[in-house]
Amino acid sequence: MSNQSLFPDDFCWGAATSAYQIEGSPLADGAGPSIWQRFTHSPGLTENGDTGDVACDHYNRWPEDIALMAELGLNAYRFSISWSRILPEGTGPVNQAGLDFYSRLVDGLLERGITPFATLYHWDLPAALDNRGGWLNRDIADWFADYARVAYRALDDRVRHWATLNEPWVVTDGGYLHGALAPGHRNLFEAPLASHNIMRAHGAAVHAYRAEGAHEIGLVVNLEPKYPADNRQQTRAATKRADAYMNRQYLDPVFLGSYPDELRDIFGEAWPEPTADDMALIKQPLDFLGVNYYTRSVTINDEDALPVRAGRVIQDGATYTETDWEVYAQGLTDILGWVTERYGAIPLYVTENGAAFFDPPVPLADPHPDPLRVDYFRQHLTAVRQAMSNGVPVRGYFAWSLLDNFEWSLGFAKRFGIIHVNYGNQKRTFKTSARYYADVIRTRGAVLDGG
Ligand code: IFM
Repeated sequence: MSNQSLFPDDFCWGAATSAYQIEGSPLADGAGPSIWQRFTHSPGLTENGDTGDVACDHYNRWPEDIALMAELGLNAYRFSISWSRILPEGTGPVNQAGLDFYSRLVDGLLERGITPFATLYHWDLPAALDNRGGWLNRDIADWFADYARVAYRALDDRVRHWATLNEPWVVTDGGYLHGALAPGHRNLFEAPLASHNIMRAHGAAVHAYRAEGAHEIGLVVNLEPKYPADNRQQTRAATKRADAYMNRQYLDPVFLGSYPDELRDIFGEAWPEPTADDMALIKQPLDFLGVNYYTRSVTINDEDALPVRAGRVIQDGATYTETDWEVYAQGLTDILGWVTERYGAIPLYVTENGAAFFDPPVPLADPHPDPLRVDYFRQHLTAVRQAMSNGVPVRGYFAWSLLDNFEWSLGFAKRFGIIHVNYGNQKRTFKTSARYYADVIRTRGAVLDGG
C-alpha cells in the first residue's frame, strides 16, 4: 500500500467506548457495584464530583447510538462488558439481565452490519472482588477466566473479536501506583504485583477462550513511543526504563515470555520474581493485538520521578490537547512499526486514537465545529496508512471516542467524542470530526489527501 493509495475494502472502520464511561445505570437490573462506583461516590476523587451514574445513558439509548454509528458508515464498534453487570459478586451467580443487555446490543449492531469488538475488562472491577484483594489476589486469574467463559458462552456465536484487557499499564499505574484511578492505591509494592496478576488473568482468559470460543482473541495495550531528548548515556538509559515500564512490561511477557530486565532496576525489592509457570500462562498465542495511541514522550533522566526516574520534555511549538498530550502522529507510524519489528507480524488494530479539545456543553451548530480534532484524525489516519505502506499489518482503526463521555477522574470536563453529548438533555450532535471520519470511510481514505 503506498502512502497515496486507498485503505483495503475489508478494513475495519470503528469507534470505541467503554462500559462505565457511557452506559450509566451502573446498578440497574441486578448489577453489582464496581470499583468505579465506589471511587466516584467517595468525595473529592473526581473533578466536580462527577460520577458514571448517568453518563451518556447508553444503557437506555443504545438503539439511537447504533443508528448514529450506521449513519457515519462505521462497520465496527468496540465496547466493553461490565463484569459486575454479569456477575454482581464478581464470581458465582450470573445476572441474566446483565448478559441480556449486551446480547441485545450485539444483535442491534449486527442488524446494522456493524461488527462488534468486545473488551472484557475496561477498568470496572467488581467491588466485591476488590474486597478480596482485587488485582493483588493471585486467584483473580481464575475469577477472570470464569467471568470470560460466561461472556464467551453467551456471545461468541455472534462476537468474533474479543479483547481480554484494556490498557493494563493504566490499570496498575493509575490504580495501584499513583492512585488517580480506582481503586486509588499508592503503593510501590502493589503495582508490579497487580501488573503480574492482570497479565496472568489475561493468559487465563485466552486459555479459556481456546476451549470455548471459535473466533479471535487479543489484548489491548496503550503504547507510547519514548524518544531520548538528547544523546547522553543517562538520557538513553532513562528512555529505555520508561519504554520498559510502559510498553515492554506488557508485550514482552506475552510475545517473548519474559519481563524486561529494566523492571528489576525500577522496582527493586518490590519486584515479584515470576515463576516459569506464570510466564507460560501469560504467553498464550494471540490472534491480534490492539494498540491504543494518543501521544509520545520525549524523555530525560529525572532521579526524582520515582520509580522510573524518567521525565518528559515539553516540545516548543507543538500542539497539546486538553489532557496535555502532544499531538505527534509520526509516533503512531513509529510504534506500529516497532511492534511488528519486535514481536512479528501479528495483525494489529488501532483500538483507540483521539483527542480531547475544548467543546462547549451545548454544541455551537449541527455539526458542531471541532477543527483541531478533524486535523488530529487527518494526521493520525495518514500515519496509519503510512505504517501499512511500510508493511505493518493494520486491520482496523477505532476512533476514541464515539461519544463525549466520562473521562475517569477528570469527569465530564474533557470531551473526546466525535459526537457531542449535551449532558443536560442527552442530545447527541455530530461534530465535524464525525463527518470528516465518515468521509474518510466512504472514500477509503482518499479525502486524507484532499480528494
Ligand atoms: O478515556 C480513556 C479510555 O478509557 C482508555 N484510553 C484512553 C482514553 C482517553 O484518556
